Amino acid sequence: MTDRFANGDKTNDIVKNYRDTTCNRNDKFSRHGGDLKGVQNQLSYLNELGVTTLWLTPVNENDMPLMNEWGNKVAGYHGYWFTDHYEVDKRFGGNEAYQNLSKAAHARGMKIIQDAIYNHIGSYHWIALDPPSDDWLNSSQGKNPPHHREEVFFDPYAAEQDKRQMLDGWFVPHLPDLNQRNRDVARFLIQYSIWATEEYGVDGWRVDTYKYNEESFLNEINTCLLREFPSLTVFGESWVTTPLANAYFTRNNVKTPFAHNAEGMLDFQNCFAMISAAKEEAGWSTGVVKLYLTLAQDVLYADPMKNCIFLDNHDMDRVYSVLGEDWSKMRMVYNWLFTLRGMPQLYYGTEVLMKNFKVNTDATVREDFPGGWPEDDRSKNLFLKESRNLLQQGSFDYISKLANFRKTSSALTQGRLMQYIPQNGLYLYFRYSPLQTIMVITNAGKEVVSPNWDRYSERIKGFSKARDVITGTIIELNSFQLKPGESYVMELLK
Ligand SMILES: [Ca+2]
Ligand SMILES: [Ca+2]
Repeated sequence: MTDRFANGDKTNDIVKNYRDTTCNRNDKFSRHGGDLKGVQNQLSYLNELGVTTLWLTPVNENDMPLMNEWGNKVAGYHGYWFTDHYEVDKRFGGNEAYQNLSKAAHARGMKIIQDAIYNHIGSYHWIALDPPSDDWLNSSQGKNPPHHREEVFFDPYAAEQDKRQMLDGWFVPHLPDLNQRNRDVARFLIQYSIWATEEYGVDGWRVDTYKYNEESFLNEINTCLLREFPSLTVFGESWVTTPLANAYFTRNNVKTPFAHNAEGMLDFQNCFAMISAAKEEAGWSTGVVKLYLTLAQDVLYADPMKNCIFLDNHDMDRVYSVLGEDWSKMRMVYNWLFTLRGMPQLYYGTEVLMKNFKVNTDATVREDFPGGWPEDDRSKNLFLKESRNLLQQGSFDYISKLANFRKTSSALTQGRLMQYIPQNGLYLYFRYSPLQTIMVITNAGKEVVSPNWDRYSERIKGFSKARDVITGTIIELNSFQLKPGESYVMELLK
């Protein structure tokens, strides 16, 4: 979240001819001055953490006045209120700063994911202020907002009216909904996306509010992008309720009248399952069993490895708070995030245990990264190792070890997954390739456990030891015990 990460250029904090000329770090709804130069300045930090790719919340211009949202005056600091597709917001440094960041990231072998919004625009976009024709916007004008029930697309009993409301309803009155059935609207969005991919060297697109877009349009824009850029990554974002719903919006194995073609989705179901697994007691369908059950439903996906998995994001409570600031639970979810199928996504600040719940607003989970502003106290600058406390440094190191290990691990990047039914809270899965076997073992139960290795012989056969990926310690499998709450990522050795 560029506005909240680091301020690399104080001169662009306020741009005089924009509609909102406020910038106030004491107001959580205001802009805070973070920018693309700030992100660029921290590429070494991100590199050390093991980050390979940057997903920025949208960089496009948001020249909107402060808007009323739930009784607050809110700025478009988050980037989701486009007013001009072809301009990067000048408060982020404009087109040039985005070019520079992209070049600097690529020079380090890092990649850029851009956040796309095809569904809506800000109410001060030129398309809304002066529409080329009456049918560029869907017409329900906020009177019938979408009901958010994605079931209408695959429910065999759904009513057409319910479906249209989902597609055409305006999120809120200041986010006009684009009519992608209009060929010019579709062409505008496709041409912009191809242009931006080329212009900025975009490596992938995260497509916001995926489930609210005209379905045939989504397939068309994905096809057009991949035809121009065959190695591009595209994944959708939809906060959905079931694995079936998530699979519906990507390539899948389900017979429905419409077949989506996106490579993958942000996997909310996997997120909720990992959180439950760390938080709840294991029962018939709770705790680690929920994670087991959720993964078993991967049968729905054509390729579950293309999903993007995560613990939290800018719309959610921060995971460290959700898990009660419990380090052993954090270790569990980190182990799963970096070893399960799919591409792991980490929200800024999670690595240094930033905390908070959403309290009537998302702004509380979008706080400034400590040390990202020139005026910040150096002793609290968490970009610097010497300013982090033991827990923060422990978390940073843990992620850095896992993420960097993952980069060259054939089992984690290309290997298969095998999981075993959890027993009394003991949950094991394996990632394995012809060259490597990784065991991820968690004791979410209440007793000390010595695993019965015979049960896991399909994957354990031929191995007698394991190396802890984090500490490097080598253990003998036969004498290995786990205390309650312990979780390890281990590479099996002969
Ligand atoms: Ca700035
Ligand atoms: Ca829509």
